[in-house]
Amino acid sequence: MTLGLVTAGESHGPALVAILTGLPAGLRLEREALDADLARRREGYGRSPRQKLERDEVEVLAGLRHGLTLGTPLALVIRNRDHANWAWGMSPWSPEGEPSGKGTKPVTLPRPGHADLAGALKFGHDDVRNTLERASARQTAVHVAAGAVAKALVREIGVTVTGRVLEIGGETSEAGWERATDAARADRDTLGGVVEVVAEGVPPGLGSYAERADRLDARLAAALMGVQAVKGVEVGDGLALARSRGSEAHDEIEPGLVRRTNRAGGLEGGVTNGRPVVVRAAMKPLPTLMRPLGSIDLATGEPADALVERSDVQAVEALAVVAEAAVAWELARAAREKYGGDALEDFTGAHRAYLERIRWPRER
Ligand code: EPS
Repeated sequence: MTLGLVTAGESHGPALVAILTGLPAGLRLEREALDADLARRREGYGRSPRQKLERDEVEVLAGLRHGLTLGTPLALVIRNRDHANWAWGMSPWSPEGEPSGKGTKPVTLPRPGHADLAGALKFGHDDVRNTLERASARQTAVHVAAGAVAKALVREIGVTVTGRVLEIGGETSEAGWERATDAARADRDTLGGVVEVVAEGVPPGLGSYAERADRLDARLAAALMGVQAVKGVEVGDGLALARSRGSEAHDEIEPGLVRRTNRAGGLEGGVTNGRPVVVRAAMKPLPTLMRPLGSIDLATGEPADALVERSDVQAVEALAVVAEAAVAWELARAAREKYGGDALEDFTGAHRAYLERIRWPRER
């Protein structure tokens, strides 16, 4: 038994869609909790005016009845309100009538740092919009909805997952983040940053060391690296461990199997060790600049400025929420693999039986 997630949707298309499989029956979902995470994702000092336009409320089309999962695929939809302005340009069918609204002219100016050029070449698109619409971080909305479902599931076994911002534009205080964002906005530039996700209450034994694909640290890294604009991932003390000695790089085991340090970020051999799981993700500055970088017009082959589209100055606060969702999803997936069960009580019961077997937490 595992969790599956398939998503679809373009940034300015009619909607974003997710289908979640492998959930047990009987899990209570709160609409307010899902919408609250979607609202958190839209907030942030560096966000674009697009966020004021969107409402990002989740609609459930299948798999839920009276707030309880049915143990069948859960289908989620988030409508793009902005689609109204793109009805002709992003029409799924051949558009009717005269071109109107946004997206009517082909984009031929790929932005360095975006998927634009590679995607247009790879898929043979003459209009870069056919790539950028799906590559866009707008997609993260539906992943946050899936993450909220995953958080509800792991909460049933006492696990909480929280993301927060560590740095924006090299600044580590909230005042510094705003200052740096204002300065970048004034320069029509963009910023990146670093976020951290901590999962508490994680039992020892999620993930496995048998194969690379089983290692939970590898899966968390892939999940975070799969988020738009993420260029680096760390587990625990991560890169800093490479500069320390072995005597200072590990977490000694004391009576009661207690660890006083957590340099490993809760993962040893790709398996959770009972300490909080701690991961960090580094986001590059967003590639849509109001003062564009140099590019080539794909229609003429001539040098030209890259596409300028409304964009965020930085979306690091949003990444904290998206990364939280990604980590929650991977932990929920690992927990489903370990505990299985068709009904929620099978799942929580298997968890309790396991903790009993390993006598966790140990008495000191
Ligand atoms: C994005 C471009 C912007 C961002 C968008 C991601 O969209 P727009 O061009 O419509 O203003 O705001 O993010 C979202 C819409 C979102 O909800 O996160 C991009 O190109 O990746």
